[in-house]
Amino acid sequence: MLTKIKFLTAGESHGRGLLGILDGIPSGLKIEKEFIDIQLARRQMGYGRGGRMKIEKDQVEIWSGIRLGETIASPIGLIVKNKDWENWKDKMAIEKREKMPKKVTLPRPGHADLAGVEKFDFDDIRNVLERSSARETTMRVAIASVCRKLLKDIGISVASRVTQIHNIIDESVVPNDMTAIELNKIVDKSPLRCLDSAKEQEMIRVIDQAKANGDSVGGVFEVVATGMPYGLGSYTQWDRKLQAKITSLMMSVNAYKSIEIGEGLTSGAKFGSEIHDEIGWDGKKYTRFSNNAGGIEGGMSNGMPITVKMAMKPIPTLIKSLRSVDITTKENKDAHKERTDSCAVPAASIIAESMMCIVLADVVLEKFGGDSMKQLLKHIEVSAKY
Ligand code: EPS
Repeated sequence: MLTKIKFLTAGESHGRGLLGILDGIPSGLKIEKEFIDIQLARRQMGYGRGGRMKIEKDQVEIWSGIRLGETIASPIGLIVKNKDWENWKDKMAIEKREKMPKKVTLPRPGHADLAGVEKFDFDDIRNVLERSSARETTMRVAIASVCRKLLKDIGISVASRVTQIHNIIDESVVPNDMTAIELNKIVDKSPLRCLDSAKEQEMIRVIDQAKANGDSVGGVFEVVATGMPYGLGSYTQWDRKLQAKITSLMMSVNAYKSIEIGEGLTSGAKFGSEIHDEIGWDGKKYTRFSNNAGGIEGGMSNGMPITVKMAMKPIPTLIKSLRSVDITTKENKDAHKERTDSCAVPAASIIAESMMCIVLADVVLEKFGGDSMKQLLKHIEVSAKY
């Protein structure tokens, strides 16, 4: 789905660390390690995280592609080391061990465990859970930070906020004139990244209750991109449609179970006359009386903020027992228990923002092009419409 940017991640949750390669970023983008580390820290925050986030303080090491504070158009190589690796050297050893570590044989319902061992002929679920862990999203956030900086430099910003934890819903609406930067500034200060602080207190109580019961909770969040020009994506071919790119990249993240663009699901129950965003003219540019389309019409950005809602399922690693079967003996037993988070929805919202940044940087480069930031900015100056 990406045409200009390529990226790959590698690394296990309790291995040495996470590796990433990002290719296709023009030269001359000013970026510093601190910019990436701020995003990594945002992913680690949020009420309801477990013990692992107390061990890690994710920091990026830039190995290539950036020189003297600027990209040089060559592939950008990034590393984030796992501090916890020190505690897992035996279980995660590269070399064969005299005394092999104990195998994990009790698949967790809802996790990749069972399908993963069946797919790869493993007899140890650890081979699956290490890579399928959401720890991998650390590197996605690091990679996306470079895309986020590119977008920032051309006036596009991406933010998010949590709107629901379990059955508690924050019904507040993001004001029309609030930019993504302003939204993040407010919600980044709050424990669950919410706008409504009274609802947030209720959400915190639900998380505490779930944790006390050895359970986990999911939720819903919203991602917003502002500063959008017209015409990113295209109606001319199926794989150029902006919503196809956004949904495929965003839905690639662990535990996301649904996605809506704009009014999404609710638009199915409305009349056309209620849902479509009427057009006006303010003397200089077109205006809209609403943004139910979420900033995308006909597979293209229409100048309005892009709005996306996503639901995250509750994390499947539970302290409360769920029924399972031992993959070696086929006995009925309780599923494997590991240290876990009781709620990771705030982190999920940052990861979703990050995937949005990657897509938007790609479609910006597709539409405006340029080998350097200087060329890209020139092309935007000449041809972008807002
Ligand atoms: C995560 C790291 C993991 C989990 C979580 C996400 O660390 P550990 O497995 O050592 O506790 O906290 O992943 C899961 C709960 C999961 O089921 O995959 C992270 O860095 O976000």
